[in-house]
Formats: sequence, C-alpha cells, structure tokens
Amino acid sequence: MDDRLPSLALHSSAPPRTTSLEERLERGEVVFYSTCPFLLPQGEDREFLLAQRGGWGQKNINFKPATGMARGFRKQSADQVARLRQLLADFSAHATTWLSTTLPGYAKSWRLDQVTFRPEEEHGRRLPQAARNDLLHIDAFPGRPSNGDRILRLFANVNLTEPRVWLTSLPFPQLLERYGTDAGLPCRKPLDRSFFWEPIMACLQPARRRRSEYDRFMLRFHDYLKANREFQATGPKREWSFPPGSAWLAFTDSASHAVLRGRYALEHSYFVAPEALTLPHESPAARLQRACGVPVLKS
Ligand SMILES: O=C(O)CCC(=O)C(=O)O
Ligand SMILES: [Fe+2]
Repeated sequence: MDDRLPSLALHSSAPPRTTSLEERLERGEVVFYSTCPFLLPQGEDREFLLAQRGGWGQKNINFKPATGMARGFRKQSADQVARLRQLLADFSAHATTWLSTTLPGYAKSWRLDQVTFRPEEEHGRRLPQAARNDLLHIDAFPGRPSNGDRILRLFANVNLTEPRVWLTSLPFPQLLERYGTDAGLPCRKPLDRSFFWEPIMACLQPARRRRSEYDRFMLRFHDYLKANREFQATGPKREWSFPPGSAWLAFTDSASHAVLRGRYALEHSYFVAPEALTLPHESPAARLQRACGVPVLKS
C-alpha cells in the first residue's frame, strides 16, 4: 500500500462528524422546532395580537427593534399602539435571547432587522407577482440592501388551530447553477447607470444603505424565480406543515420557499455578516462572485 495516500477511514472507530446547526442553516436547510423554544404571547396578549389587522395596502405589520416603532396596522387608540409595540418588543427580546444562546457565533455581530406579524390568510392573497409569497423564491429586501450579509429568519406559528404550510425547493447554489445566467449574472459594465446615480444619491441621502451588485442580483433573482413558470411547476418540492405553537429557522437568501396557507405568524429577521459564518466560502455572495468573476460587494 502506498503510505503517501491518505488511508480510507472505513475501519476507523472515530464517531461520525455531526453537522453543526450553523452548517445546516448555511447550506439552506429549514430547521424545525415542534414546540417554539422561547416564550410566545399567551392568553389575553395573544387574543389582542390576533385581533390586529393590517393597514390598507400593507403586506405585514412590522416592528423595528432599533427604534421601537410599529407600522402597517389599523390604528384605533394610543393604548392599542403602545400595547402592540410592547408585545412585538417582547417577542423580539425573547426570540433574540434564545437565538443568541443557540447561535452565539452569529450573535456577536449580527444586526437585528425587523419583526413582522402576519395577520392575513396567505391562501388566495391578491398581491402583485413580485410581492406574492405563494411563489417559490429566495429573499432579498428591496429597501434594506444587505451587501452580502445573510438573511436569517425565525418564524413562529401563533395560530391556535391551523398550521402554516410552506413549500421549499432547491437551495441557492443549485438555483445559481441552473438559472443564474438566465437571470443575468453581474458583469463588468464600464459606465452603467449606477456609475452616475450612486455618487449623487450618496450626497442626497448619506444615511441610505446603497445597493451593491450582490443586492441588485439577489433582487433580480428573487423576481426571476417568481416569474419562472418552469421552476415553479417542475422544481423539486417539499411540503412543510408547521403546526400551531411551532417555530422554524432558515437562511431564506438560500432556502427557496413559498407560503401556501396559514395566518397569524410572528417572524424576526437578522443580518449575519460573512465573518461570522461557519462556511463563508459557501455563502451566496461568495458563490456569486466566483460565478461571475467580478467583485459583487461594496468595500
Ligand atoms: O410568511 C411566511 O410564512 C413566509 C413569507 C415569505 O416568503 C417572506 O416573507 O419572505
Ligand atoms: Fe420569502
């Protein structure tokens, strides 16, 4: 036997290496908890939450932990507004405390994004195509460019009786391989529109986070996947039924997903920087950069 070659570990007694939660998530798995592992609104608080309705033309009710502001709901009184803000702030605190101990490597540097409450029945919602969540897609936020930070989302079903039903399909690497070129990979364009607009917008709105090539591609890809009938009809699918009181966690910039049915979910999003990832070379930004050969992030 050639002892320069690594030996096959067929007879090794070493225990098989288990895959960490971080690796599973970063590779696009949805991780399910049949009982939500942190406190959800109970009793009268839950009744109050389920009685809230979305504002006219609003997709979800949202809350920003950074400012303590809640928006997108029908306002009835100052007490109602204060109670809803408190309830969503408590959800943010409980979710974040649990997630910080579960994924401490991410928590060191993550940015807390939004909390949303989803009071509408998802089945049969009438929304423009790009806003429809019943079509498989990966997430990219038009108003909150991530510049390569990953989008980690934690959902909880607060419905008393009904499940929330999802479909999931291929993760980002396979989607990029199959459809990236068709969706329009970033390429070096000497004088595209952003060449003129970005410096002007930077002067007009210095606080605004600007879109990188990565953000532009992810938004394009999000819309492309929703519009692609072949992918929607024939892409591999797994159906998930998340029962009342359960929770689930996913990097939704990689795990393609759609919601088919259900109402009353709470959700919290976090931005996780590449430096905090276990597999930074497998992140969508790193893969996109390798696929197109031009820098995709703003330095
Ligand atoms: O509401 C859900 O269950 C998921 C919807 C979705 O895809 C999204 O908010 O990006
Ligand atoms: Fe989504």
